[in-house]
Amino acid sequence: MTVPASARKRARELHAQLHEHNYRYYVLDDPVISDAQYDELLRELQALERHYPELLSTDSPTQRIGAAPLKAFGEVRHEQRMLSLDNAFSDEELADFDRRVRELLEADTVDYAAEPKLDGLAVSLLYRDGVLVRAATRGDGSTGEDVTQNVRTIASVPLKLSGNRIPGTLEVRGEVYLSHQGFAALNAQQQAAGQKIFVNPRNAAAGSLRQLDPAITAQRPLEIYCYGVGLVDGGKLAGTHTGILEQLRGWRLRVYQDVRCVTGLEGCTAYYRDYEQRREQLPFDIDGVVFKVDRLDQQDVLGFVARAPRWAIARKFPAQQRETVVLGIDVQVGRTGALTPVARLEPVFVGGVTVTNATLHNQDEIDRKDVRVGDTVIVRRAGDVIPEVVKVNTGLRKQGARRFHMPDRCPVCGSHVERVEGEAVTRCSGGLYCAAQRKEGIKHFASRKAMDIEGLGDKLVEQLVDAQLVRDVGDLYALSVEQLAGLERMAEKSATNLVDALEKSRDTTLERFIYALGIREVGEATAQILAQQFGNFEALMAADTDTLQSIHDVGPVVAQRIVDFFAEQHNLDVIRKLTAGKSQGGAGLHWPAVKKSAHAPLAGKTFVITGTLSMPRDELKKRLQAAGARVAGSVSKKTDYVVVGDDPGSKYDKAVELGVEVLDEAGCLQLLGE
Ligand code: 9MJ
Repeated sequence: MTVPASARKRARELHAQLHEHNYRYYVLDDPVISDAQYDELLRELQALERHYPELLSTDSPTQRIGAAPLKAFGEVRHEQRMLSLDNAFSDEELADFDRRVRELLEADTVDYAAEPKLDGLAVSLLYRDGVLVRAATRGDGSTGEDVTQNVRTIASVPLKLSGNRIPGTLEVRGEVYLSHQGFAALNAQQQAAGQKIFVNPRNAAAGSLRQLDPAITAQRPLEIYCYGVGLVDGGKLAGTHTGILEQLRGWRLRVYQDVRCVTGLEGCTAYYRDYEQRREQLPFDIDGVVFKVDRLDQQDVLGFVARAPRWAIARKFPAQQRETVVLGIDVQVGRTGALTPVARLEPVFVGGVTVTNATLHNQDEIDRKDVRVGDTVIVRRAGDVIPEVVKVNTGLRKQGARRFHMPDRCPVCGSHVERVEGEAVTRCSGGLYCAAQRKEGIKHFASRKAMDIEGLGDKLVEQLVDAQLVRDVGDLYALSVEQLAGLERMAEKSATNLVDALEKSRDTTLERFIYALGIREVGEATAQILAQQFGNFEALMAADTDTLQSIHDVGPVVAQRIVDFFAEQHNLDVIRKLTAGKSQGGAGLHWPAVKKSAHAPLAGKTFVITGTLSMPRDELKKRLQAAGARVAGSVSKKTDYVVVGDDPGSKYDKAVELGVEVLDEAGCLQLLGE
């Protein structure tokens, strides 16, 4: 059907009007028509498009919602890496940053663009000829997920830019987040629907953006602030960061209103202090402020280190602390029998989540801080770190509050506890008699890096042990769908899935199997070395301490633990149950023969990896191990190299402190000869 010129003209007018009103409402927060009037215009356009489908275009205001649910997100390789930011946690670290910048630029003072650091999710928006064609998450910086259909539902993201001199290709970067109000509304909606309650706005935003069904994302009140650009082609951008943000604003992208150009360290500090004060009054969560060298020519001089620019820094707020009351002190029993005291707390909201427990580590720590039941304490939580008790407000201590002492019997099985001279840990002596140790041992066996049994979560393990369906890991493979389906929160379908997952896990590797056994002191790295060195399980079982210690990296303690483990009859029984063929009533676990690495250029070298790399960390680890290297979890004097990616943690600082050689990813690949 040919579209009459009048219809075409009216559709164009409606496009323009609806885009304008949307912009006024969601970006400027300054609407000039009522919601009802907006709906009327939208319905008129919808009717026109229904009548003349030829009028439909992807940038039509009617096309925000409506894409079909996906099966999985596609991958997007970022044309330009999406950077992360280095952090400064103190005034001194910020001063160091400013000094480095000035030295490299040979400048007396530098102008910085100052912005709040939103705590949401970084996204990239790709506009071609002003039309939004793709949106992606940051992912690992090189590769993200294609979330175009979801991002289109965010009302403050323009489907089409307007204004002058828009580059032909413009990649905009920004942070998707939920305001406090949006978060509260979402949780109210979730509760009414009997759905999951989100712990904080960041998690809620991440969960909302990663919905496979865009119709669900559309119901989530997500917002965006844009803070930079990536790939730009066919157009000219301003020469300063603040100038570029001004251009973005001119093209109707949503940019935070209080990005300031400040001068020198003093200007930065003043901005930081200002936001430290105003933080609580802002309508959204921020975890610090960001300073970026404003002039792009200066940014170019500074360049990048690893995966963060040298021209920007996030000045983070300190970890949050709150006061609360210790209601009790529980003792938890771990896989190796270690007893850990845990403070049960009057719930307190700190660092974005409600905290009800905090670890007290061990008796020595409790003594040092003198934590007693009923005490008022300061609790700290930073990022994803386990909450901890910082100190006691002894001024508020109640009379008669008694010191805490570890029990002399295991709270779970009643066996005696032991504390080895010179060690901080108290242990239950019950071994596999202790249900807590058995449960933790089974959880470890099923975990991702061990046998990777999908669907066998902590709660289910506890049920299985309590119901006496499973005593040790050898019993797992005999579970039937009927037995599982009878358990709480299990149904036929989930029971079948678990039996399938168990079946799948029978086909494993020697190193996974060794690790899964949970021999004390035998972590992933040691398991990998043992698998490589012995090549088969029988040889490992038969090894004495001398043979074991002849292996680089296996010391006397580890060697003794391994020998002790295989000397226990009950361990041998479990191993037999796991490895015997199905016809002999066993689980039939099997693994391919291990190729001993002939070419091991990095044999004897110990690596530690920290931060985010362009490849999954496990991948680099495998490559290093294949070259004979050991990959450890923490930095010590014995570490040969620390490989540093994005957002490196304290391991990087430790490496610098100990003078351990630091490599970036490229340097590491070079060592591997790749
Ligand atoms: C946030 N999260 O608000 C950056 N960010 O710049 C701001 N993040 C950033 N800038 C370069 N304001 C990488 C990340």
